[in-house]
Amino acid sequence: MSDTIFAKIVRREIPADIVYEDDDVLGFRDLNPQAPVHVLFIPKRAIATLDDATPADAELLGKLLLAAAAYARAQGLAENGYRTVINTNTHGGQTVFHIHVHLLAGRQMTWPPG
Ligand code: DGP
Repeated sequence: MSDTIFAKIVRREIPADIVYEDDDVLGFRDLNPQAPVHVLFIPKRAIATLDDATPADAELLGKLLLAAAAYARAQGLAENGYRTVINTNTHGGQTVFHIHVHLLAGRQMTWPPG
């Protein structure tokens, strides 16, 4: 798989506003926030897209979601609520091909998405 800007963030080769880290997952603020809180959660071991995930990735994907939820809870965002989004490939709007969960919070989300 080709390298991405997010792999460079994992390796600390480019800066990011990192707000969460554990052994498997990194969370950092989106460069182009779409809500008062917009954090990206990525696995340190890259998977390009959700479509590339296999059963061998199940535990890592679970950890990714749980990390986002733990962060939201710790930040007091869970009661009002938040949105988690994984964009996949072109129609999904994916632009960085290292799987990531967007955590959006701090305002009322609308549905359907654009
Ligand atoms: P997506 O469209 O789902 O692939 O989301 C990619 C997000 O990544 C987009 O919201 C902007 C953000 N992004 C792109 N490059 C960088 C970067 O270098 N640093 C940070 N913090 N965010 C980035």
